[in-house]
Amino acid sequence: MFPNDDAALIYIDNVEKSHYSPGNGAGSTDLCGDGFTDVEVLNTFVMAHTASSFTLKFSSTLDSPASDESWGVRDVYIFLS
Ligand SMILES: [Ca+2]
Ligand SMILES: [Ca+2]
Repeated sequence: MFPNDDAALIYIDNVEKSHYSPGNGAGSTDLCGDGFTDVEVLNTFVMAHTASSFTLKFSSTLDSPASDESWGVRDVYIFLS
């Protein structure tokens, strides 16, 4: 089950940019199956960056097997100007 702070984490250049933990029952649609509602989260980060590379890391504080708790990532876009 998804108690509070089973968080999805996003780091850019090793700096935490997002720490999202919706808790049990978040969302209104069972997008990924298993009978529990799921939540979609849109993250947008706009930042100045002058180095020639950067790191983008997805992590979590989940503490159960993926058959019980999981996060997914999709549609990652990086725009440069
Ligand atoms: Ca579900
Ligand atoms: Ca957990």
